[in-house]
Amino acid sequence: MFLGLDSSTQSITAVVIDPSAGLIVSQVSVNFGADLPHYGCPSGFIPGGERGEVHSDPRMWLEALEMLLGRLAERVDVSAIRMIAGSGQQHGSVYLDGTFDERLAGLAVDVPLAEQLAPALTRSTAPIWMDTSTGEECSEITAAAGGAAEVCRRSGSVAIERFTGPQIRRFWKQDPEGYGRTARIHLVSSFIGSVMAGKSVPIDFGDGAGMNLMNLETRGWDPVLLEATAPGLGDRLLDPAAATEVQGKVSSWLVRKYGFSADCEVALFTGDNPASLVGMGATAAGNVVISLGTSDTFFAAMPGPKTDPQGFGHVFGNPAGGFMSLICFRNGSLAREAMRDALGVDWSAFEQEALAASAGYAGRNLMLPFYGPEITPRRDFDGPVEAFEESATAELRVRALLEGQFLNMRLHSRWMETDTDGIRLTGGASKNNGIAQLVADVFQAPVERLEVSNSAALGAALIAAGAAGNDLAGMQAVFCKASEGAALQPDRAKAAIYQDAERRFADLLG
Ligand code: XUL
Repeated sequence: MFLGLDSSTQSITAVVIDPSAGLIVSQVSVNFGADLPHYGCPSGFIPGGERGEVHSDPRMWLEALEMLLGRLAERVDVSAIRMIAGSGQQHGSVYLDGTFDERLAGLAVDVPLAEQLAPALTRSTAPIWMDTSTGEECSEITAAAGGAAEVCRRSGSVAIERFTGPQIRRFWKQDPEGYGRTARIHLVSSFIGSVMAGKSVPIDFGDGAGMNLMNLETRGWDPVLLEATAPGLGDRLLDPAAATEVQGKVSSWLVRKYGFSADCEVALFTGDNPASLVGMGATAAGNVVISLGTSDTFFAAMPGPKTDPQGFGHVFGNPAGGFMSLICFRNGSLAREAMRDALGVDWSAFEQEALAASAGYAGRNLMLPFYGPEITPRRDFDGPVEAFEESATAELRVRALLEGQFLNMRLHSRWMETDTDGIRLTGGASKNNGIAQLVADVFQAPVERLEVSNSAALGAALIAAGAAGNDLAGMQAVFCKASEGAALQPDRAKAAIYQDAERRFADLLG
C-alpha cells in the first residue's frame, strides 16, 4: 500500500491506495477549524491579519498531522505501507533554527509533536498563499533582478506577493535577528515531508517553482534571485529535487508511535497543484484541467519550460517530469454568483435553461466577466463590461458571462502552445451539463468529469507508488477514471464562431 498526505489550507488528508487491487483503501481527514478549535483558525489561517498578511500556525499543522496519523492507524494496517509521499498548499513557508534536524531525529512518542518541534521555529507563524502583504518586496526583487520579464524568464513567474521569495524578504526586513537564527526554510510540503522522513528533506521541483527562486532551466536555486531576495538565502535551502526521488526510510517516530514498517520509505512532497495534476490523471501533455471553484484555475502539463510573456500564468514542475502551467482566474464562482444575485435567479436550474434558450446566440454577445479585480489579466474592474449585439436579456447575459470566462481562459492559455486534446473538468460548477458543454464548445475539445475527490492526496499516493516502481500512466487509468459515460463532444460547427469570438474578446479587453 502507498500513502499520500495533503496538507491544505483548511485540512490535512491521507489517502491510502493499493495499486495491485486498483483500490483506494482509506481516506481520512482532519479539519483544522473543526478538530483543533483551540488554535482559533476556523478557516485554517489566523484571522484578522493586517495589511494583507495571512499567516497560519505551524504547530496546528503538526498537531493535525499527529491526529491524522492516529486516525489512520486505527483504520488501516499501516505496517503494510511501503512508500509515503505528499503535498502541501503551495507557497507557505516555515522558518527553523539549527536544532530542527536533531529534534526530528530524536522525537519522543509520548510528547506532542508540536511541543517537541515548536522551539525550533524562528518565526512563530507561517505566511501562506493567501497573503498579499509583500507588494514592496516584489518591486524590490524585480528591480534587483533586472525587471519583471527577467524574473519570469528565470523562475517561471513574475514576482508575486504570495510566492515564497518575497515572503522571505519581508521576514528578513522585519526581523533580521530571527532571519539570522534561521538555518532552514521549508515549504509546507517539505516541512511535513521532513517530519515523515525524520530529517530535513529537499523542496521538490513542483513546489520549488512557486517561490520566485528556482531557475526553470537548471532546476536549481537561481543565484541572481537568491541575491535579490535576502542575504545568505542559499545556505538556508536544500537543493531542489524530483518528487519521485526517494529520501530513505521513514522516521523511527512513525515506527514507534504508529506501527509503520521500518522499511517504509519516503519520497518527496510537492505542491497541491502539481499533486492534483497527477491525481486528475493529467500529467501527459494535451490534457487540461479546468477547476471551477471560488477562483477558477486552468492547469496543464507542458513538455518544456515556456513562460507567459504577459506574466499572468505560472510554471511549476510536473511531478511526472517536465513542467506544468497554472493560471488562476479570480472571478470564478465569485462572478457567477454575483450575476445570479443581480438577476435574482436560482442559478443551478437557471443557467442550464438559459444556455439552452440562448443556443442560437453562441459567441455573438461579448462580456468581460469581471465583478472585481482580476489577476488574469491583472487589472481592476468595477463590474462586467457588455458588448451586446441585441438588447440584453437574462439568458443572453448568462451565456455571455460564461462564454466570457472560457474565452478569457482560452486567450490567456495560448502562450503554452500545447494542444488541448481533452479537458478534465472539476469543481462545484463542473457538475452542470450546460456549463460542461459550453467548455467543450469554446475550447473545441471533449470534456470529461472525474470521480476523484481529494485529487492532491490521491496524486501524492500515486507519486509514492510511482517512486516504488509502479507505472504511473497505468495507475492513472484505474484511479482517475471519468465519472459517467462518454466524454461530452464539442459541437464542431462552433469552431469558427469561437475563434472569431476570442479575437473580438481580445479586442474588447484592449
Ligand atoms: C497556487 C495557489 C493555491 C494554493 C492552494 O498558486 O496559490 O492554489 O496552492 O492550496
